[in-house]
Amino acid sequence: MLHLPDNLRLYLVTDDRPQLLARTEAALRGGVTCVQLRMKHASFEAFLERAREMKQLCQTYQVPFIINDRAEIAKQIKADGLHIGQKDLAYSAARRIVGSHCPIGVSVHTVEQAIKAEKEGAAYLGVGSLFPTSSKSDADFVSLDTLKQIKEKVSIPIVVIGGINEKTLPSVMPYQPDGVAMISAILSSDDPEQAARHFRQQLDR
Ligand code: TZP
Ligand code: MG
Repeated sequence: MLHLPDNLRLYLVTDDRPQLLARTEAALRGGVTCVQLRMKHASFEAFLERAREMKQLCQTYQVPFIINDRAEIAKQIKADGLHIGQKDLAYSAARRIVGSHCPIGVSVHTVEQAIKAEKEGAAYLGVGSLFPTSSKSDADFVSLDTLKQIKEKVSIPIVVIGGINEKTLPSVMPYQPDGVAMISAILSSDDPEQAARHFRQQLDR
């Protein structure tokens, strides 16, 4: 089984744009290390169908596949992880649904939320949005100073997210995140494979 916390380095979050499977496969060829399916407005059936396709694709590349929000779907397809936010179901409720083995990542915006998530058993934290993003309309913002404080207070891996791209990446690297999550910088690129390869090279340095 793929151990999710070891594979957070270049974390692709996907939406439900056209040609998603082809774009995700290109990103996998370029070297993304895990993939999360995030479809905020899909029906259960549409999400489940897409999740099955995406899981198979990720398996081909031996990359962990994570479900956003929908714990029942994570359980049903035996996803490699579930990711929940502060406005989703509670950690304890998610854990009851997915069982004891599925790693759960939690989005946090404050030091208090980070400490609580670690105590509850989160496998990793998503910290953001660090920069303006057009991919999430209701994004809560997190300062680089809060990121630094969270790093000091918790020991589980930290994945940064929100507006991370070629321009902003250099300003988060000094904080030594365990992973960097992106939607648009990879998926909206003319060449998602090359974009992913480029970010992987920067992160592997
Ligand atoms: N959570 C906080 S910001 C964000 C999510 C899902 C969107 C990140 O997308 P992008 O395009 O990488 O800014
Ligand atoms: Mg969520």
